Amino acid sequence: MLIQPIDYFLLVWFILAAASTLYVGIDQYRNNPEPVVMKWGFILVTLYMGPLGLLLYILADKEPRPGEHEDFTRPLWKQGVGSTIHCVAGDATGIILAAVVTATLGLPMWIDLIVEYLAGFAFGLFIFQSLFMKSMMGGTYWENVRKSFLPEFISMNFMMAGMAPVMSFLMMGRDMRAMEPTELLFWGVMSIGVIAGFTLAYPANVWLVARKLKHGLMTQRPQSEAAGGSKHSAKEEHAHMHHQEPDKADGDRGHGKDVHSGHGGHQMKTDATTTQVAALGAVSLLALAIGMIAPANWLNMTLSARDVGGAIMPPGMIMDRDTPADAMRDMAAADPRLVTASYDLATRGDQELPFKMENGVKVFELKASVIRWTILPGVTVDAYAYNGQIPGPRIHIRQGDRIRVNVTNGLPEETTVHWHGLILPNQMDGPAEITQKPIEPGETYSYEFTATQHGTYFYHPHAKPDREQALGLYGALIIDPANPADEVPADHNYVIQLQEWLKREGLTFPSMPMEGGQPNYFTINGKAYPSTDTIHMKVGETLKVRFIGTNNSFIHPMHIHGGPFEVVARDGETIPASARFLADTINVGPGQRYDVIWTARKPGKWLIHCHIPHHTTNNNVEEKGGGGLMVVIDVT
Ligand SMILES: [Cu+2]
Repeated sequence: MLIQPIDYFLLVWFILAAASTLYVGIDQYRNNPEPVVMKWGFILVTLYMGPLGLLLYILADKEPRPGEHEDFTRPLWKQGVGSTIHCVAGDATGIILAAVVTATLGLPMWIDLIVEYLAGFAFGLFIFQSLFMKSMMGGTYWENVRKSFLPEFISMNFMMAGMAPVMSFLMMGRDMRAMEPTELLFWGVMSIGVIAGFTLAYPANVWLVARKLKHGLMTQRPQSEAAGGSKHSAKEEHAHMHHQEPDKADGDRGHGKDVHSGHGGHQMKTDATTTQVAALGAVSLLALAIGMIAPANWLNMTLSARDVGGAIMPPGMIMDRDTPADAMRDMAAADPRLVTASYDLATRGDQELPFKMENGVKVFELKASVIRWTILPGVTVDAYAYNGQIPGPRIHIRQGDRIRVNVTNGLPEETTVHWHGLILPNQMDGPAEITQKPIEPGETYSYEFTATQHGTYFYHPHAKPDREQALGLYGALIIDPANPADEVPADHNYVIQLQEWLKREGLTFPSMPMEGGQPNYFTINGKAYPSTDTIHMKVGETLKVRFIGTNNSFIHPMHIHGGPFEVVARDGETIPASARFLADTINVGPGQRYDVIWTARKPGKWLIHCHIPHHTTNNNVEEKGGGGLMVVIDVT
C-alpha cells in the first residue's frame, strides 16, 4: 500500500527503470555489437539507475548507426563509463543481494555495511571481472583474479564510499521503511546509492582505463560481418573482438583481431607507476573508511531492520547515535496499513457498553485495534481504539457490581488495561510486567473485580501508555452509587474526555512531551471544535460536567463561561457539602477527574474550553471562533 508521496514517486521511477532496462536489453541484443558481459553490465546498471542508466547507454555505448560502435566508443570519457558500468554492475549486484540478506537476518547496520562491502567486492572480482571476462581476456581464471584485483579494489572502494553513507543516512532517516526489502523505499535507497557509488567511482575508472589498468568499452562483431558472408556467428569459437584502447592510434578499426577463448588472449600493458597506483589505492581506502564510519557520528549504527524497520518517525524527533530502537518504536507513527476500519465524523465514541449477565457477573467485551477516526471534517487520525470508538465505550455500572471485562488485543503490540482509581485485587490492576504479563497481540485477558466505590473513573492501557493512550486508548468508567442519595443531582450530565493528537504528513504520531511529539490537534470526546457536541439547556437548569484527564501530556485549565461552577467531586470522591467550592477554571491534569455543577443563569451560547489558547486551535488554525478543546452550551 502506498502511504506517502515518495511511494508514488518511486512507483513512477521504477516503471521508468523497467522500461529503460527493457529498451537497453532489446537494443543490446538486437543492435549493439559488444561482448555479453558489457551487454549485461548496461542492463543491470540501467535496472539500478533507471533513466540515468539509459542516458549513459545512449550517450556512451549505443551504436548510433551500423558500423560506428568502434569509433563512437573511442573517447576516454566513454571508455571510463564502460569501465565504471562494468564495476558497478558486479559490485552493486553483490551489495544489493547482501543488503537484502542482512536486512532479512536482522543484522545491525554496521555489520550490514561490512557484509555488503565484502559481497560487492567478491561478486565484482570473482564473477563479473574474472569469470565473465575470462573468455575475452584469455588466461586462467586465477590469473584474471590476480590481474583484476587491484583495479577492482580501487573501484569498489570508491563505489562503496558513495553507497555506504547514502544507505546509512536514508535507511535510518525518518522513514525507516527504507530498511525493509519489501518496501519500494528500500529499492529507492539502493538506486540512489548506486548512482552515488557510480559518480564516485567514475573518475578513478577513467584514470584506470587511460593507464590500461582496466578495460573500457569493446566492440565484438560476429565474424560473418567482419569477414563478409561467412555464416559463423558470435557464439561460435571464432568470436571476433575488437578492444578499444583510447590512446592508441590504430589503423585496424572495423576489423579488429581474433581472440580465441581460453588460450593466448589479450594483454594490456600499463604505463602507471607503482607510486601512482599506491596513491590512488590509498585515497580510495580513505574514502571508503569515511563513507563507512562517518555516519556513525550521527546515526545509531547498532540498529537493525528488525529493530526499527518500517517505523516512520515524527518530524523534529531527536534521533542521534544514542537513540535506542525502543525510543524510536515508541514515537513511530501508527501504521496506516494496519487500519482495520474507518469511521466518519458522525460516529461518536463513549457509547455505553452493553454487557451479558453470567452467574451474577456483568461481562463486558473490549477489543483494541487500529482504526481511522474522523476528528474534524476532512481530518482523520490513525488511532488505537477500544471497540472502534474514541473515546472507548463507556462502562457504566453500579456500586457493588461484580464485573468481568474480556480484553482482546488486536494491536500490533502488547497491551494491558488499568482501572484508574479503583480498589481491586492486585492482579487485576493492569501494570504490564508488574502485576501481569502483557497481553500479546491476538491474546485475550479477563479482568474481574467488584466495584466498591462510586464516581467518575476511567480505564486506559498500562503497557506503553505514552504510546497507546496517546493514540486513543481510554474510556470512561462511571459508577453510580448504591444509594441514590449519594449522587450529587443535576438536570443534565456531560462527560468530557480530553486528548492531544499529533498529525503530520498524513500520519498520526503519539503525542508526548518529547522533541517532535508536540500535539497539533486536541479533542473532547474524540472530536475537535467545531465538531464537538453542543449541550442544550434551559435557564435555571443544572449541568454536571465530569472532566476526565484521559490525555497524556498537559494540565488543561478547563474553564466555563457564564459564571462559576461548584466543584462537587474530585478523582471519583464526592466532596462533603461543607468543603465544596466555587470556581470558574479547574486544572485537569492527566489522570485527574473533577465533577462540577454549573447552573445556566442566562440564555445564550456559553463555552466550556481549555484556557491554553493553543489548545483551542486546530493545527494552529481557528475555525468558527476556535477549535480543539471547546464545547458550546446553548441555553434557551
Ligand atoms: Cu489545554
